[in-house]
Amino acid sequence: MNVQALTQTTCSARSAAAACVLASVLFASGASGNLVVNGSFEDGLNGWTLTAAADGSDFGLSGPGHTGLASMGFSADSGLEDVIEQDLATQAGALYQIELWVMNLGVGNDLLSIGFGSETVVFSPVNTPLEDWALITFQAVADDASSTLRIGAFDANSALLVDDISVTLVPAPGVLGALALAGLRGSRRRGGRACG
Ligand SMILES: [Ca+2]
Repeated sequence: MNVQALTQTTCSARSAAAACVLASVLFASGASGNLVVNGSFEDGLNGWTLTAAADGSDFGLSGPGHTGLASMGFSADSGLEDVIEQDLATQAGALYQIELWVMNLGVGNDLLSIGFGSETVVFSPVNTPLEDWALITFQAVADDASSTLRIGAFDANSALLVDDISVTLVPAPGVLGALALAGLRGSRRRGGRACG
């Protein structure tokens, strides 16, 4: 969703109060709504639970970062994943956007799996551009009030770097419509006011 474009269109097209309500909801769901603690690894491994591969484990803080100085490096060499996990407070039935940046330092003999609740997306081989950051993003519905975000990886040839991991709530169309309607009703009571 292009939040900037949507809010601008809404402000110019309809009641100012309704547009203000809608805009505030959209901005609340932006980057500041990231549920992941320390998704950029600039605070070490704070917030993450690590599980080492039974054989060939090799993972830990690394660099460069996509932003900041640090990222998480995965280099396990026996075809078994090292895993980092974090439990997130979610709304059952709600849709979430999962994003992370990955840099692959050598193609082949590698795997990246990203799990959110019961959904898992797997890349093997990880065929993103070599030695450059690439954005991976997908959406998944939360099954429960708590959803485990799980990143698992190995790279026998070289290393995979992961950084800037985020999970944000995707506002449901029905919710946006109801909030816009509430704003319209409010504008009638107050007689309307300028947006911004
Ligand atoms: Ca970082």
